Amino acid sequence: MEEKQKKFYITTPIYYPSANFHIGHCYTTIIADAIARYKRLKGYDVFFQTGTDEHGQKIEKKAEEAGVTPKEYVDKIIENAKDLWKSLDISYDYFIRTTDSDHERRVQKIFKKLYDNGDIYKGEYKGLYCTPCESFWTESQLDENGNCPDCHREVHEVKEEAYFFRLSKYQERLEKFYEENPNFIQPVSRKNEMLNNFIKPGLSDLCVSRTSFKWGIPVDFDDKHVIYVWIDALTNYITSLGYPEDLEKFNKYWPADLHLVGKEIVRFHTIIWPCLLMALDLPLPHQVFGHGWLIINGGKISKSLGNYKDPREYINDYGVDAVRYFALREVPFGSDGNFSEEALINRTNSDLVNTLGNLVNRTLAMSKKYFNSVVTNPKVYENIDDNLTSYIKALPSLVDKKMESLKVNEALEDIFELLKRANKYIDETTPWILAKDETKTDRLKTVIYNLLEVIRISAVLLTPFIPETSEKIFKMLNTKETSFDSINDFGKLEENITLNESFILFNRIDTKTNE
Ligand code: ME8
Repeated sequence: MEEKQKKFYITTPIYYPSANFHIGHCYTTIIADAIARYKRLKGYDVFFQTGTDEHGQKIEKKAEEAGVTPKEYVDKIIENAKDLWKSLDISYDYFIRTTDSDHERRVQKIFKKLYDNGDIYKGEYKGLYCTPCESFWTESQLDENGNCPDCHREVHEVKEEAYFFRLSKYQERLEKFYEENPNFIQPVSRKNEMLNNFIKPGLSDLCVSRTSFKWGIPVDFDDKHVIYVWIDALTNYITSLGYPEDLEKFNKYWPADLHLVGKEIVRFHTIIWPCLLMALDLPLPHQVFGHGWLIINGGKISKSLGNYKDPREYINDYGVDAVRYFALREVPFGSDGNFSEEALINRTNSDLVNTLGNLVNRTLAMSKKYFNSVVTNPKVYENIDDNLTSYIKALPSLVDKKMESLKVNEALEDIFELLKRANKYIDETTPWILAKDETKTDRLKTVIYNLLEVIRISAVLLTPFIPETSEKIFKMLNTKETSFDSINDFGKLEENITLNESFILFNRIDTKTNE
C-alpha cells in the first residue's frame, strides 16, 4: 500500500500592520520559510501560513492620524508586506488577513459557539490596559514603575461591559496537557516561565470583547461589542482552513505542527489558544516555538519605537540570500541576538564569500582550466579523501536531526563545515601540482569530481535556506540531481556533463569605516 504523504502545517504570527514590517518580522518569516522549504524537500505536504492581524484600537488610531479609513490604512501596508515577502523568497501557501470576509464570518460563528456552550459570558471589565501593546495586565504583572511589562509605557485603568472567556475553567486540563506533552512549548525554559508566572498563580477569565472602539469584528448577537483582538487573531490558524464552515482542508492540516512566534506572545499561544481549542473541542497544536528577539543597540526593534530601516534596503545592498542567511545563521535559534549591518556584512563575507563562493569559483575554474568543464569520475581515491567523503555521508542525517529539533543555525553550521573541509581539501590535494604530472590526470579528475559533488550536495541541503543561490549553483553545475533523495549517495553528479560558465555568487562587501 502506498504510504500516505505526511502533512506539515507551520505558521508565523499574523503581524500587526500598524507600520511597515521590519527585520524582526523578517526574522520569524525567513525561519518559518526555511523550515517549510526543508519539509517540502523531504516530501511533506506542507501548508505554510502567514498573514496580518488588522483589527484593534491601535490601527484605528493610526488610520485616524493618517486621515484615512482603517481598511485603507492597512491595505497599503499589506501591499508593502506582500512585496517584502516576495523579495525575501517567502514561499507561503496562504496569506490570511483578519479583514477577509471569510475570517470575519467564521470568527463570529466561533464566538457564538463559545457563548452558546457557556464558555463566554457577559460581565464587567475593570483593568489596566496598555494601548500600544493592546494588552491587559494585572497589578502584579506591571514593571517596577507600575508600567507595561512589555514596552514599559503607562497603562490606564478601564471599566466597561464586556464578554469574558472562561479561561479559569481550563486551568487543570492545561496543566495536564503540559505534563503529557513535554515538547509542546519550546525552548523548555519558556514552558517553565508559563507554568510558574502565569498558570500556577491561577488563570483569570479573559476579556474577549470591547465597546470602546469600533474597528473589530462585531459580536453578531450584540453589536455594541467588537470581538477583542486575541480571539480574532488566534483563530486565524483555523479559519484559514475553513473552520467551522468547511472542514475539508481543516481535517487535512489541523492540528498545526508548529506555531513559530516571538517570545513575547508565547503566553497567548500556549495558554489562551489551547484553552480556546479545548472549549471548541478541537485537537491542540503539536508545538509552539518561542524564539528570541533581534536586538538593535541593546533594545528590541520595534514598530512603535521606529528604530529600524526598511529591510529592502539590506536586500538591495547585499542580496536576498545574504539577509536570509544572516537571519538563519547568526543567532542560536531561541536566544536573543544582536542585529547590525556590520554583523550582516561580516557574516556574508566570512561564510558566503570566503567559504561558499570561494569553493564554487575555485572548483569551477579548475574544471574549466584542466578539463574544459567536462565532468568525469575515474574514481582514483586516496586516503586523504576519507575525511571529506565520510562527512558528506553523515551530513544529511546530521542536518535532519538539527532541523527536526529546530536548531536551524546549527544545521547551517554543519553544512558550512563541509564547505570548509572542501576548501581545505583543495589545499591538501594541490590540484595545480597534480596537473603538472600526466600520470595523475585521473586522480585530478577524481579530486575535481569530489569537489563538484560536495558543491552539489551542499547546494541541495542549502535550498531551504538560500534558495536563489542553490538555484544558481545547480545552473552552473548543469545538473538535474537536485532532489533530497539524490544526496543519500555520494556520486550522483552526472558524468560527461559540461559545466556552465561560472559567475560570482557573492561579492565581498567592504565594511563601512566612516560610520
Ligand atoms: O504580536 N525580533 O504582531 P506583531 C524577532 N498581531 N522577532 C520579532 C521582533 C524582533 N525584534 N519584532 C517582531 C503581534 N518580531 C500579533 C500576533 S498571532 C495570532 C498575533 C516578530 O506585529 C515575532 O515573531 O507585534 C513577534 O512575535 C512578532 O513579530 C510580533 O508581531
